[in-house]
Amino acid sequence: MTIPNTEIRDMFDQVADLLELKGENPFRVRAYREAARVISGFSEQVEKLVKGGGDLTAYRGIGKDLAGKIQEIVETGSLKQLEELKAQIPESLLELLQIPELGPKKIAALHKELGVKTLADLKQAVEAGRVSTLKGFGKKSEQKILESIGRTKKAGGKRMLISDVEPYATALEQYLKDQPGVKQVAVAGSYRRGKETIGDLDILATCGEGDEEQVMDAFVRFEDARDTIAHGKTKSSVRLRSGLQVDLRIVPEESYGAALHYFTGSKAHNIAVRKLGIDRKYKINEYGVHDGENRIAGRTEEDVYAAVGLAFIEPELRENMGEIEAAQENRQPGLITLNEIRGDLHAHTSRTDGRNTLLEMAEAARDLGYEYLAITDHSQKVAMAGGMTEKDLREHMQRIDAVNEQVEGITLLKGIECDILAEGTLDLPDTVLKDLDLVICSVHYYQRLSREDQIKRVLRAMDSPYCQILGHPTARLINTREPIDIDLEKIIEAARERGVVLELNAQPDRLDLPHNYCKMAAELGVKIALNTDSHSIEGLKRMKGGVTEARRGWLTKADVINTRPLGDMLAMLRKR
Ligand code: DGT
Ligand code: CA
Ligand code: CA
Ligand code: ZN
Repeated sequence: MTIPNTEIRDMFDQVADLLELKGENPFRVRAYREAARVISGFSEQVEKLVKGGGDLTAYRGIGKDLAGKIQEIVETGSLKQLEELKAQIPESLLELLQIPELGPKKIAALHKELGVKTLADLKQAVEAGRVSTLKGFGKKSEQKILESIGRTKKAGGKRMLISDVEPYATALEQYLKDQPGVKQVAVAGSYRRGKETIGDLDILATCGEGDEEQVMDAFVRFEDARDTIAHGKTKSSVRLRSGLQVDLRIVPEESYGAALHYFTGSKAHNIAVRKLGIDRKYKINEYGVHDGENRIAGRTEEDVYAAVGLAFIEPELRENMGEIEAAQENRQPGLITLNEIRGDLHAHTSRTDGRNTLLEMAEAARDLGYEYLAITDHSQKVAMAGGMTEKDLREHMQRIDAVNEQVEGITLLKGIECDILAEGTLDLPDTVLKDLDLVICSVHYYQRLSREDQIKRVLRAMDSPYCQILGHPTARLINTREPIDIDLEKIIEAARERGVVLELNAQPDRLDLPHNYCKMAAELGVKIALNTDSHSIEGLKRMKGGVTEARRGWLTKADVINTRPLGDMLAMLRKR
C-alpha cells in the first residue's frame, strides 16, 4: 500500500478544518495547515522517507508531534485524531464547507449562534435574513451564500441513489467483462455494500499480462463517459454524463481478493480488520496480507479474512457495527434474501394514487411468485391522492373480494394506509378498521412538528389497537426531505410493548426504517414488514432494494413477517 503525499496533506487539512469548526486554539489550527502545506511541497514520497528512517523534524514546519502523526498515517493508513474529530462533529456540518463563502470559523459561528446544522438549515436562515445579523456577514454575503447553495445541488454535489446508479454499474461491469483479456470484474465500494446513496463507483478487474493498456483504453471509451479524469495503466477514472465518477483499477490476480476487500470498505471496517492484522504482526493492504516479506493471503477475500481468524463477512455488514466481533464468535446473522419474501404488505391501486388496477396488481404479484398482496390505498385525509372515506373503503373492500374470487394463485388482503392526523388520531373510524385484514398507519402531513409533539402524536396512533404496522416511520425522502424529528428508540420500544410491526419501506428514496434502526428493532424482538409501497406493477419489483437495506440492518428471515406463509404472517399481527 502506498499513501500518496496528497492524501496525507488532505488528512491534515481536514484536521485543521475540524479543529476550527470546534473553535479550537488558532495556533493549533495553523500548525496543521502549515504541515499540510509543507507536505504538498515535498518532492519525494513522504512514505518512503519515513520508511527509510528519514528525520521529518528536519523539515521546517514539522515538529515532533506532527512527525509522529505522519508516521501513524504511513503505518496504519489512518489518523486516530482525525477519526475522533469526525465522530464529534455532525457530518452535515462538513457539507457546509462546500460553500466557498464559508470557512470553518464562519460555520462555527452559524452553528453556535443560529443552530445551523445542515445546508437546508442554512438556506432557511439566509432566507429569513438571520445570517446578516451575525458579525462578519452582510446582506451581500447572504446573497452569495444563497447562490452557492443552489450551485452545490446543481453541480451534482448530491450523492446518487443506489437505484439510479445500478444501471450504470451493471452496464459497465458487462462492458468490461466483454473486453478481450479481461478475467474478473467487480464493482466494489459503497455500491457493493448496498449503501442508500453512492459517491462514486470503484471497479476492480484482473486481466492477462500485457492486456492492461487495451482494457484501460476501452474503459475510457465507454459510450456513456463524458470526461476522462485520469488514464493510467492500472488506474483510470471517468465521469459519466450523469455526473457519476467511475474509477477502474486493474490489479494482479494474486491480489484480487485483498484489493476487493480494501476497495469495498467501509474504511472503518478496513481499519478494524487491519488492526487484527497488526495484533498478529501482519501488514494488510490492497495487495495482500503480509507476514514480513511473505504474502500469506490475497487471492480471495475469504483468504484475507481467514488470515486474521475471521469467517467471511457479507459486504452489507461491513460498517464496523459489530460484524468483526460477530465473525470472531461465529454468530453472524443469516441475512434475509429476496427469494424468502412471500408477499408484499403495502401497495396502492388506481383507486387512489396508483397507476394499475386491483386485477393488474394481483396478477403482477402472483407472477412474482407471491402468495399474498395487501392492498393499502390511502385514507380520506390524503385528498390529493384520492384518499377514501369509510363508504369508499367499504366499496373497495367488495371489489377486492371480487378480484379474489376471480384470480387464482394469490390472495389479496384488504388493507388501508391510514393517515395519522395531527393530534395522533386515525383518519378512519374503528368501525371500518376492524373489518380489514391489515392496517398500516403512516405520517404524511405535519412533518415539522416539534420533537415532543411528533412523538406524542405517533405514540398516540400506536396506542390504537388497530395500528398494526407503522408505515415509513421517519417519513424521510433521501436527498429531498429530512426525517421527521422523532426519537426512534422510543418508537421501537413502544412497538415492542404494543406488538406493532415496523415497516421497512423499500422505495428507493425512502428505505425507511433506516438500517441501523432495523438492527436495533430486531435486537429488541420487534418485527419488520418489508414492503414496496408500490404505486404500479413495476413498483412491486423494488423489493430487492429493500432487501439490501434489510441486510444492512442485519435482518434475517425470522425478523421479517412477510417471509411467512399467509396464516403465520397474519398471526404475527397485533390482535385487536
Ligand atoms: P462513496 O464512494 O462515498 O459512496 O463511499 P465508498 O465507501 O465507496 O468510498 P470511496 O469511493 O472513497 O473508497 C472506496 C473504498 O476504498 C472505501 O470504502 C474504503 C477504501 N478506502 C478509501 N480510502 C481509504 C483510506 O484512507 N483508508 C482505508 N483503510 N480504506 C480506504
Ligand atoms: Ca465509492
Ligand atoms: Ca472511489
Ligand atoms: Zn403508501
